[in-house]
Amino acid sequence: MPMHNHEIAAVLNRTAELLEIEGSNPFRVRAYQNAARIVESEGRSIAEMVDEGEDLTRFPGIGEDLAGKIREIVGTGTLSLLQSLQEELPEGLPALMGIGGLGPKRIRRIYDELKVSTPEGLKEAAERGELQKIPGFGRKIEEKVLEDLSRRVTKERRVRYVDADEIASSLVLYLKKLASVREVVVAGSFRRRKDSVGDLDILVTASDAEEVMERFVSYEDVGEVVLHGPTKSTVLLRSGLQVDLRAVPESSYGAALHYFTGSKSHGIAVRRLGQERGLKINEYGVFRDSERVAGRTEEEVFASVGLPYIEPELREDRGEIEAGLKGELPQLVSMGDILGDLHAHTDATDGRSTLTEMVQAAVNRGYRYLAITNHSPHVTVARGLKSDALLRELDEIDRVQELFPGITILKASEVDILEDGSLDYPAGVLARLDFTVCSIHSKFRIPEEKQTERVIRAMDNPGFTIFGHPTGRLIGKRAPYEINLERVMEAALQRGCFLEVNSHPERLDLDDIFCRQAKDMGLRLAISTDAHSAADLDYMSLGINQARRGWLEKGDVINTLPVGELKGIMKRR
Ligand code: DGT
Ligand code: CA
Ligand code: CA
Ligand code: ZN
Repeated sequence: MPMHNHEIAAVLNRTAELLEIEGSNPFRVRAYQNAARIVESEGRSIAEMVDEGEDLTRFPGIGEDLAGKIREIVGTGTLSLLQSLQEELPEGLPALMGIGGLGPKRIRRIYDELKVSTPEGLKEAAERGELQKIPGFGRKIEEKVLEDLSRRVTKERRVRYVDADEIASSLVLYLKKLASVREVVVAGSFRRRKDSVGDLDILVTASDAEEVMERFVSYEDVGEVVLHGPTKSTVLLRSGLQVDLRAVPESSYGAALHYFTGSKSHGIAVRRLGQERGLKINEYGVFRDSERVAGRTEEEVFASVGLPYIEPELREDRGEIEAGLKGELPQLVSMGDILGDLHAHTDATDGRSTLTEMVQAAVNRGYRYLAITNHSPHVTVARGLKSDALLRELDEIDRVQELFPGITILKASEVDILEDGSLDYPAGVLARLDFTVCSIHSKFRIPEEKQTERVIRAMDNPGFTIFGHPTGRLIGKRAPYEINLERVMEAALQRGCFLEVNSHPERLDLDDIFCRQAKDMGLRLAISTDAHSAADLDYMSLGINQARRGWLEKGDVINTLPVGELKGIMKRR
């Protein structure tokens, strides 16, 4: 059996993690991470390419050395480098990365001092107060670790929304094939568009509920049937994801949908409103004494307590009930409001599509503009463009622009914010651009105060337009760096800068909570995809989900503006 790309990528990722803990050169670590990302997203089989003697060094960031390593993985199933790292470092250590902001150096230190190599061991050591005794650690770090660990236990087994979406879509299609089925809807945190889900909660209405249950438990992806009842079943899919299915009568559909969409605290708040009006609300309907007064639709349920329809993304009991009662619910931004994408890479750096392919893809999506934001020189693993290469790219944009009169190609760049807060291009080069996305790609682990100052200093530069992926988190992989975002947002507001909602499924950064904070401060955001291929432009909907959860309206999002107005607000001089 040839190795799958994701298996090869797993070996590369694991090597990167151990190299990082071992204290290896960050560029080397990043090179392995980059190679893993390339291998994982490559459509063709890397193992076959190796067998056919294809040249792997044509991938950006893969040189002779890494190509050799990939050939070794394909040939032997592993890497001798990884094996020697594993002999030196215990297996569990990479799992400690990011807990309470712990970085590789500290993790190594904890291991050397306390011989702790698992989250459980770390928890015990922190509870005994041993962590703060390690020189250079202190009480604050120990508290952070404990706080993070207590949250982690429940978070660990959650599935990213984008993966849940793929699983849910096939399952819904499969259930809809039965003639007796009418409605099939995925409720729960999925319908509220949380960035991760604990399990899927599916509701159906059908003339023959037992037939639906039968079909559900025989789905090919089912690993284990936990419960198989006449109107309710629960399975574990092979991926480990749990799915609950309930069949409900049509007369209760709205009440059940409202109940199982949650959130729990939103449901409780609505039920309390009902009680004040002498109504009993549950998953079967809305009742006055024993008479059903509502339940067929969600609108009916809301109306029974004097509320307008509340979008699922808002149902977190974060003020939506009060706003609904006052008629002040936001008109949430939607896909149709988005006129363009302000963060996209091409194969000139670490993207996989050409400039023309990217522009064509944006045209196909009905966009009025697309910004090309390739990396600046500091990001060497992504082959960041030196000044002269960037200027040549601008000329190429002029040529391609002539072929696409219906869309504006914005000349931009994803410019690194260097450690001292300066930007990675000189002022003369920045002045040639329509705008910039400025991001942190190095020195993640500096103290909060310094990180905050670094970004604010960068914003003092008139070449700074949008702060890209502002917290740097990689979901499930890297904790956000320490930064005071409230101060950063204030500074952006004062200077006419913006923050990004990066829609890449690994990032979703800003998240819903920070979106809400920005909105409350009056700071506008860009929702962008950070596309590294033409297909990645579809990530836009993921960013919109988080923006909607953060109450953002069209007016809060700058890439809903026509290009003339957009250029106007992005001018700082
Ligand atoms: P998850 O699965 O952890 O991502 O989050 P949810 O919100 O999907 O939670 P889940 O699957 O436990 O339950 C689905 C919905 O069912 C939940 O959002 C609200 C409702 N629900 C579940 N248990 C209770 C409960 O004890 N009381 C109330 N009021 N509602 C509940
Ligand atoms: Ca759920
Ligand atoms: Ca559930
Ligand atoms: Zn980017």
